[in-house]
Amino acid sequence: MTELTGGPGLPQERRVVTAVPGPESQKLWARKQATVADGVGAVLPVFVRRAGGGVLEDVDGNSLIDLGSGIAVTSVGNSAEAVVRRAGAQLEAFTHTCAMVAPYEPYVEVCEQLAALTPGDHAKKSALFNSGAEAVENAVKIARVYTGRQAVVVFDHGYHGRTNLTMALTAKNMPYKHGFGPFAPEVYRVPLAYPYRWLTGPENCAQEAAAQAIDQITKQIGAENVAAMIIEPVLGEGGFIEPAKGFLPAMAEFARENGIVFVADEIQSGFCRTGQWFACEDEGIVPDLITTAKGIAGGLPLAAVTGRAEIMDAAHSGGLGGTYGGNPVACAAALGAIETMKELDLPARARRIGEVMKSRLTAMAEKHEVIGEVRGRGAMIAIELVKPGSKDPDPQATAALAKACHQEGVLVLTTGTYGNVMRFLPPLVIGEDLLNEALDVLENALAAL
Ligand code: PLZ
Repeated sequence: MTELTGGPGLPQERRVVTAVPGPESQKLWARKQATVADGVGAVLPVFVRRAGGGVLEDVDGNSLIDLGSGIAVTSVGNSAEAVVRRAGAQLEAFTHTCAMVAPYEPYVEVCEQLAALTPGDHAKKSALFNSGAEAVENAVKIARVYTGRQAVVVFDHGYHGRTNLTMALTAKNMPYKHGFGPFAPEVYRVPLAYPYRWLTGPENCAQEAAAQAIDQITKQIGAENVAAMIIEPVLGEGGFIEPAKGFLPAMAEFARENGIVFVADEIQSGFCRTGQWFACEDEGIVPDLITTAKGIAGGLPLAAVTGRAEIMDAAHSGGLGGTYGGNPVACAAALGAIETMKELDLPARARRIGEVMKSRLTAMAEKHEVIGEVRGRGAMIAIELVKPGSKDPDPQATAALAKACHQEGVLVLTTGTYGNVMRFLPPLVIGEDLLNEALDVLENALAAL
């Protein structure tokens, strides 16, 4: 089956040999329509045959430059050598015992790595789960049992998952929540320091937003009733929003003063993506708990809650778990992904990607008024598209631009509360030539818009 081998050896090129989607993808799409629930959509109806490095190859033989990494997951590239080697060996040794029934070393080793890599030099413990949403739910369980309090504070534009509790924690209605209620109680949303859209402008955004958030918490909830405050250090689905500098430290400090468990949701921003191991390091934040998933395991499903040992140990034995949480193959894959991140110094690669992208996107923004802002960090970069001469969101232009890129063989994703943010999440191992070629395609598509 050499023909089907993906991974780092796959030719690193953009190649468009049919319409996108091509005839084979269209046939598969028809089968999908007949048998897969309509609620499960697809950004691009192209069926993947193999993938690796910075490209996805489809069933028609097109090779697309990947600027999505499966939503910030394949940071080490698809089928990365160390991931395949370690997960493969684990597959042959055993596939599952259930960590709650009979444990195994890879689970412990992942928790050791998490303790070493996450911010802060306090004693830390972890628990492993299958998905980001499950990690966030468990962070709330742990914070509640530790504090004996119930309320949870989240922020405007926040995204934390699609399960019932995490839908409640997520800000945006369509498509995540619409029709799926009622939602879990004791969830309270407060303002976020979103510099581009702060009404009085970006200068005082951090202080004003923090003051408003703290006022709402103290007056509407009562700080003494709050178990946890959950925030993404760089917001993902909300539109790659970097909270104005100073906002995160102010909120973390307020949480500390009031015995509130401060949870950094680094599911999208973590594991080298923003040019640090974790995005909260940029402002020296040491969260009480940190949730991770996505990039942690090179594409296999794994998630974690990591934090202060005394908080993590508050849940009684048997209170945390699940059949598959910390599956041995996923743990082995995570150890392979972490090995790759260290060996290739992927935080540095992410910073370099950020430099290349930001300088080129800033030049594009100078020519094209439709780009209202270029923002983000490392390999988590976005442009916010607006109607020229205003800050009115332009989701139509965003969708048209994405479509034009897709047709030319560049996979880009859109996001944001207003659907007007184009986000770029390349695998951190992408070659610089390929990255520049993708940006050429974007530049041409912008000119043709
Ligand atoms: N927290 C910060 O980004 C997942 C969602 C894609 P799961 N983001 C991608 C979609 O439309 O479903 C995410 C996140 C942050 C939590 C989650 C949830 O992680 O692994 O998708 O459950």
